Amino acid sequence: VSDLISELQTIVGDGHVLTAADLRAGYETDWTGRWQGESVAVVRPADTGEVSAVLRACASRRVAVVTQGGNTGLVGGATPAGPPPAIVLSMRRLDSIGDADPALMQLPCGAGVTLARLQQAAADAGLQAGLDLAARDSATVGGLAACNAGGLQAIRYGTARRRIAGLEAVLADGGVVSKMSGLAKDNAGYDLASLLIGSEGTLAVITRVLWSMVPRFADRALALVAVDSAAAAVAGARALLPRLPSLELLELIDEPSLRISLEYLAGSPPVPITPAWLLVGCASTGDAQEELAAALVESGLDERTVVAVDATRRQRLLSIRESVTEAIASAGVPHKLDVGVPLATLESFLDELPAVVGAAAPGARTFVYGHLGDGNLHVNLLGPAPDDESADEAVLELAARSGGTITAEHGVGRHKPQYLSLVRSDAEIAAMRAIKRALDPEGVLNPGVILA
Ligand code: S2G
Ligand code: ZN
Repeated sequence: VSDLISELQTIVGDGHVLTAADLRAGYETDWTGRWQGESVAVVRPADTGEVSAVLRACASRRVAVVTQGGNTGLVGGATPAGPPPAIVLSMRRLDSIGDADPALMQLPCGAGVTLARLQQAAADAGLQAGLDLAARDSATVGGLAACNAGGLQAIRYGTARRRIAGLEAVLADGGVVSKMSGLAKDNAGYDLASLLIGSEGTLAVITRVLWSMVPRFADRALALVAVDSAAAAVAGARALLPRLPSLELLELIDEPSLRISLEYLAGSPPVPITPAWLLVGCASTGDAQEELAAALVESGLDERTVVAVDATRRQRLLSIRESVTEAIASAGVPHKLDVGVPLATLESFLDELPAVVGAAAPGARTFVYGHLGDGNLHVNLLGPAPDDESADEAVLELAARSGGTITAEHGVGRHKPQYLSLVRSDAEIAAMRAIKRALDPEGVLNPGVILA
């Protein structure tokens, strides 16, 4: 391995190969603290060429490469787990942003550009990124692409897959895939770029992304609506969806999530404490507030609600939703489930959830919040020991039985390969393995992620 270290130093420079344990530590533990491992070194390349040389050096010695952006992932997909020995490939230094093309609304970004900087560059161009999530200050564009991130605005602008017009990536053998032309139509062969989106570092290392921005809608309104149950929230969402063409955000916060968030924020509830709340956001060129108010009245949701229009009050309501994650993390190491369930079966899923969790993890605290409009809820559990998966399995089986999926946006990582067969057939998993073998025959790219 020592000759690998010296070769890596030659490629990226001595200062960008971290071998001391204390320098590696921050890269070797995930955000939730539930996954950690050991790396041989953390390597910080500056561009696609250096990434290509690093991959060739590692593949020839069968040293694994765990690619990492902002390390905000939640499924152990960006931290080493060994064996085989691994390096962490930190993409943060690929942080150059190109010139925005306001006509095509496209922006070339290095994989290490943070979502916050992408959002600022879009705003500078009079546009917006069309993707937002609480980890914006650390999450990187390369990670958003590799995990097909969703977040708060996916209901209107889609997940990262819809926001990416092209990308550049390095294959395990050092070969480069590049589709940065920004052409709306290009049918010359298989769409390798699209295959790499959501591949979680297991098929290639994404080094650049051509981001597709969306128009900036200046007129915004946000409503927090108290409802009497999670089931009532689903009914409310179904009533609102067809009435809000300018809908940009439709979130659920259940009472435990609301309470732990308000406690964490040391804030007071702006509407009565009820079993659940809807957070409904609109953005338009017309009158977002009027459209939202009319839809709430027509849906019978206008009694216990507060509507915010100015940016400060909107941010205050949004922070209640966005702080749930950190509030839970400050109370312990959560078991995080990111289920997707069709709206048609979501009420029965929510009705069955307490008994399913109670049977698998008596006494566990359950928090349900997230992107109700997408059928994507974050079920977080505090109580089960880090290595006790019984409640995770029970909840994911319930999601599968409800016609849903085991992960809607966070990805499979190292946490969920064991559950893939709940929602993917043997034939589908065999096809995934065939693709993995073809692109990473030595099995060095993020081994153990997606496919056990
Ligand atoms: C959210 C962020 C992480 C989590 O808040 O929408 O995707 O699951 C999550 O708490
Ligand atoms: Zn989410």
